[in-house]
Amino acid sequence: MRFVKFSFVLLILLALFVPALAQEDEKDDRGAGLTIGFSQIGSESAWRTSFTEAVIAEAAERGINLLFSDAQQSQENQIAAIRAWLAQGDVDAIILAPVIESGWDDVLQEAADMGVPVIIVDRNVNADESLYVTRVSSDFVHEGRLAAAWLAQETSGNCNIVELYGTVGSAAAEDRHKGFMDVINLFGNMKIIQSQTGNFVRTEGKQVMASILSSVDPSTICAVFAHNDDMAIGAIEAIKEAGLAPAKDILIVSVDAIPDIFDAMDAGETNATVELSPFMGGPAFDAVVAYLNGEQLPKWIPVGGGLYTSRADYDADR
Ligand code: GZL
Repeated sequence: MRFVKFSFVLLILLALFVPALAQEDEKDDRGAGLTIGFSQIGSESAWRTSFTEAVIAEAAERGINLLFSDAQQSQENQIAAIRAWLAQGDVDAIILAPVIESGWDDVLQEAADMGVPVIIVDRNVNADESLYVTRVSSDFVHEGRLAAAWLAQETSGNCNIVELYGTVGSAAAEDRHKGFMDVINLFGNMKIIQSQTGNFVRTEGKQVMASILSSVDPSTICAVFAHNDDMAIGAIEAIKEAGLAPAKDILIVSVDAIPDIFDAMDAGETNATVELSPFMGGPAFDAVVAYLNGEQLPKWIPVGGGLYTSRADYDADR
């Protein structure tokens, strides 16, 4: 009889505590309670600011303790922030938005050696894939191809193009350029006649465009391909100050789909933009939780985006 009583009590205890113990192993499926370091490039563009705000809001909504670092465009600052979090020893994971592709092997190895998972977001790193869990990003090559395909159709494959380049060495700039060239190389009469970096910054985009307009005959320029909307908006200002009509005398296509580019579109001052979603925080946090729960993840989690020539079309897709 005593054995029966003991077994009954044991069964009750197991029913009460095993599920709780199991839950302890499973992380909250949205990451509540985790401490995650987010190394952000900076605030060089309106899209970047939207991306930062979206990640911070997503972390707050999930109950994630987000440690945020704005590197002000400096890889050195990004690496220092990651090393500080590793030294503190209290981060469950790190999310890195790398400013350029090279120079990450050592710090990623240090994180791996300490068992701290790293998720890459947005731009890419040239590092061994074993050093990070996954990358959440758009397809920059596709973005470049979309921009070029629209321009080829708009000009019947005849266009001298000014390219406003993003940050040299960044995946976003290098791959958008590659995708753009993939398409224009299909047309004998489409070529880039000037290409200079504006570092994804509005004021630099204006300065570069003004310099180009004063150094070549503006009537020879058919279009501007800007690697982001901020530089396109800078170019619009320069084109107007040169007495020309942006989107008419000189076509303009860019990337990001920020609110200001739709204001310019409404004013008839730009032609097309390729969407880049700022909402990569959710997929990144989901990847952290999945990894910590022992799940296998693909090395790339893509976010999509289309090309828009009007606010109405963009809004219709929301
Ligand atoms: C691309 C991203 C780029 C944006 C710019 O994913 O890295 O950086 O297109 C930003 O606005 O500066």
